[in-house]
Amino acid sequence: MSASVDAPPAESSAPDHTFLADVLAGLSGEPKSLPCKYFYDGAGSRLFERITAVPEYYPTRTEAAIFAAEAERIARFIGLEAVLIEFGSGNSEKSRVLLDACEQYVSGLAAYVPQDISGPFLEEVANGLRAEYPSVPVLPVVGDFTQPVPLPDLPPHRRRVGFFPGSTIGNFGPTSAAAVLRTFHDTVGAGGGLILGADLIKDAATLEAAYDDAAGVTAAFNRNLLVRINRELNADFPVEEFRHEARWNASKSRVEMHLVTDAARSVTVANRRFDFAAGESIHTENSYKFSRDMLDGLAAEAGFTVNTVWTDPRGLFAVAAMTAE
Ligand code: SAH
Ligand code: AVI
Repeated sequence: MSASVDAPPAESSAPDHTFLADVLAGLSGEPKSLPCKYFYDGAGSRLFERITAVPEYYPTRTEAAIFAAEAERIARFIGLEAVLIEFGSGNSEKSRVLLDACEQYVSGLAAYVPQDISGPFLEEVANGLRAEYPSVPVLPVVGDFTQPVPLPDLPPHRRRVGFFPGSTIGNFGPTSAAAVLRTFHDTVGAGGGLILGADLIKDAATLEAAYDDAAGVTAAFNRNLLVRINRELNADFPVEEFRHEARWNASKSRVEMHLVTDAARSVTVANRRFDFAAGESIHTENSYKFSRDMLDGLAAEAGFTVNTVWTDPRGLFAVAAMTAE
C-alpha cells in the first residue's frame, strides 16, 4: 500500500523488523510522529478492548446497535448464499451477528472468509466458528488487507461482500483509505458489495471525550506505545512525563492523539538521541470522522456506489452498504 499522506502512517502490517526504522523515522520528523499500528502489542490490544467498554467511547456499542437494529436489511443486502469476507477479522465477533442474520433471512452464506494478519489467532477463531456454524464453510486467510491477498477456492459464481467494521478506515489518511477500499473492490469484483462501519463528525466535546476517557484507559493505551518502544527498542522514554492529549482537528476532520512533554528533555532510542522542546508533542494517531458526502466521495474514489447508510437515532455512527462498479 502507498504510504499515508498524513502523519502518522495508518494501521498496516509492516513486519516487526521495520519497527525500529519506523520509530527512528517518526521521531526524526517535524512534527514528531509514531505509526498507530504499533499500539497493538499484547498490552495494547487488551487496552483497546477496555476502551471499547468505557462510557465515553461510543463507536463500538453504537455500531453494534446498528447491526442489531438493521440485521434483516443488512442480510438482504449481503444476499442469497453470498461469500462474506471480513478484512481484519480479529475475534469475528461482529460477523456472528451477520452470520446469524443471513441464516435467518437469506438461507445462510456460501462461505465466510475471515482475513487477518494474526495467523494462530485466526485459526483458533475459525475453529470456533466452524463448531458454531456447521453449515457455513469457514475459510480463513492470513494476510495484510492493504495488499491484494490470494483467496482460497471459493464457491464459484457467488456474490462476494466485504465487511470492514469499527471505523478502522478512519485510521488511514484520505489517500490511503481510498487505496485500501480499492483493494477491497478488486477482491469482491464488479457487482460485489462492501459493508463499512464509519464514525461520523459530531461536536468536539463528544469526540475529544471519546479519545480521553475519565478513567484514563485511552491515556494508558497511548502511553503504552512508549512502554513498548522502551522495552523492544532499548529506549529510555520517561513514560509518565508524556501527557496524553486528544485534539479534534476540525479542518482535517480527525481526532488526533498526541503525547506531550511539558519540559524540555532528551530521549535515547537505540543509541540515537532525540531532543524535545518544552510543550513538544509526538503525534501518535489520527482517527478520521466522516460526513455522508465524505463517505460517498471515498466510495466513489475506490469504485463503489453507496446504496444505503444506516445510522443510530443520534447520528453518531454509520454503517454503509455499497456496491462495486
Ligand atoms: N473486525 C473486528 C476486529 C477489529 S480488531 C471488529 O471490528 O471487531 C482489528 C483486527 O485487524 C486485528 O485482529 C488485527 O490483527 C487486524 N489487522 C490490523 N491491520 C491489519 C492488516 N493490515 N491486515 C490484516 N489484518 C489486520
Ligand atoms: C481501531 N480504531 C478504529 C480506534 C479509533 O477509534 O480510531 C483506535 C482508538 N484509538 C483511541 N481509541 C480508539
